[in-house]
Amino acid sequence: MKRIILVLVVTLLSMATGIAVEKWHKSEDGSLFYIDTEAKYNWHGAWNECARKNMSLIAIDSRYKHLQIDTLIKKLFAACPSFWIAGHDNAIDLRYEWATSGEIFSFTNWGPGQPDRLNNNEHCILIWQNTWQWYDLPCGHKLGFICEENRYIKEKAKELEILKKECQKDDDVGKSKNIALFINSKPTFEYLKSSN
Ligand SMILES: [Ca+2]
Repeated sequence: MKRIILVLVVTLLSMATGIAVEKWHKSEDGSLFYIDTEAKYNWHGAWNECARKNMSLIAIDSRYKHLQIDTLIKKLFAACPSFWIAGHDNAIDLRYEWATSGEIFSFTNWGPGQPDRLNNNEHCILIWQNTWQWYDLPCGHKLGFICEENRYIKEKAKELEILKKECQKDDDVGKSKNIALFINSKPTFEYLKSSN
């Protein structure tokens, strides 16, 4: 009996693993995103979830970025779920900014009639289900979210990569110098040998 239960548990576990929804995705240019479709996070909770992964809620602050994520989610989902993104109005009338950088919106993809700050209570921005466009909603609504790689960590990683390559070059030059030193010092060894 115990054996049957064990087999059943293992089977159920493997089934659960099999149907797990993949949340890590790469856009066409190789950028990494974490996309959670479960409607159970408020805007601040979504931030926390991204931070846990050393990531940020996505800031769609250029047409390039819009096309990057729009292409990806349209490829992944037949109908768009609702996702929190990093935009908010900081409770200041019509001053929308990206919480990641504090930059005011220069590119927008508002849905019809948005943002409307309904009842003066809609301060956080999302990509709205089915329309693939931006809407404002109360920050406490429970939605999914999209995380992107932390832009500052990404920039630092690039700088580190360049530095590593430069160090590698220096190291190669250093090796050549050491070889040259070794070759130049050979007569000394020969001299020492002959003097013994
Ligand atoms: Ca609204």
